[in-house]
Amino acid sequence: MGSFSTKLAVSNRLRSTPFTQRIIEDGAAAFTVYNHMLLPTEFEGLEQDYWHLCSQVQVWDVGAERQVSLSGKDAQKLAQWMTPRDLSKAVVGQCVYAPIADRNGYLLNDPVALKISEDHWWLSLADSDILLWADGLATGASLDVKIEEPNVWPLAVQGPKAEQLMQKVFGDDVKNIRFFRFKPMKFNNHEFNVARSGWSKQGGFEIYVDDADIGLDLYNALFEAGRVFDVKPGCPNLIERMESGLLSYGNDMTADHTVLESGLANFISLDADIDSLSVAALRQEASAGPKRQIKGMVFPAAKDQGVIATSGVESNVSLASGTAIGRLGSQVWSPRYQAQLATVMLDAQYLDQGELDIMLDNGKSVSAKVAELPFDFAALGIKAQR
Ligand code: THG
Repeated sequence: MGSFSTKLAVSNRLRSTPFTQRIIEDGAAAFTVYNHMLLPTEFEGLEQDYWHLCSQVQVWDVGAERQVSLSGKDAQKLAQWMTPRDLSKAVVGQCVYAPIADRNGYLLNDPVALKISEDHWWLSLADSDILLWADGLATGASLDVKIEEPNVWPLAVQGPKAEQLMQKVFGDDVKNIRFFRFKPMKFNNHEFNVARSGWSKQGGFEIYVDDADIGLDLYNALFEAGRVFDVKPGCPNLIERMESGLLSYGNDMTADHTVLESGLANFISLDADIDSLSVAALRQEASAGPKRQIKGMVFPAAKDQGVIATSGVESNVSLASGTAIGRLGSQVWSPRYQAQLATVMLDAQYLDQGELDIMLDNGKSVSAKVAELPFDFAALGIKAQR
């Protein structure tokens, strides 16, 4: 299952965002499908996009991060059922990275949950149909909760100059938004929820656009005000997010993997007294130890030296000897570290090996380091080359 690209036929089943037409005009070169919606993956090229994101500021059409809205008397109860992370102490205006899991502890999504008011949550989703899951749970238990997918299209402003740009468009008050908090902010007399968050580690904000027309005016204003910062359209960047250890649901981990196998133990609350579908199974798994676990894999290499070979529909990674050791998540070549980076769902017996001889697609093998995520390049003895 190598990677390949093809044309996409756009129809009602494959939804656009208010910005899709505009970003195509502005150079979007490739798209993926995410929540049945178009999500750009590349503009000038993965590496050009990467260096620009790390030095300037980009505006991302991440409208594919759909919101599932839970509101009403039982909204908090349903949200807590869905995630093994303790939501009881969250305050209005807070974002919480809240993995969603089924009763066996398997990962169904890993949204950012926004507490809109005491009885209202938005789940800002990764790519899976959580509205159906939420509605099924609410139906089965006769919960008093309204479940809907509002017309909200997040627009991310990411990069080291994001704050300067946002200040010009929304005013100095954006500086007062703390990490993983959001505030209503005014543009053209319309209030948008603006959070300090986003799927990169370069710093930035996410604007939850709930009006397509004013959203397009906002898009124009960001590019007008951003000219002095060399603002460009962009998108989540595979190189940057791998270097930063941000996991992609559906790629690095799927519904075939538990929350613990997916390395998300730090984002759940197994010791808390919460009413959540998955905690019993996850506590049991935690005491037995996971059967496999997501790890980083890294080997210094020239760009053309070869990539980790995979086999079968399971995307198995193999040792030079041919033994399968786990499933490949994502891999990318890092121009900063001049190294191949990957995530691998590694079988338990290999977790403590340190280094493994891995089969490459060119028939050669390479000694790859097994690393904790996010990668600690200094600890791995890998220096930035640029
Ligand atoms: N923003 C919004 N919605 C989203 C994403 C987003 N939906 C899909 C996807 N991204 C969800 N997954 C993640 C994964 C990691 C983070 C955010 C969303 C993230 N993690 C930080 C980290 O790992 O350091 C902070 C986590 C924390 O401190 O709680 O930012 O990006 N709207």
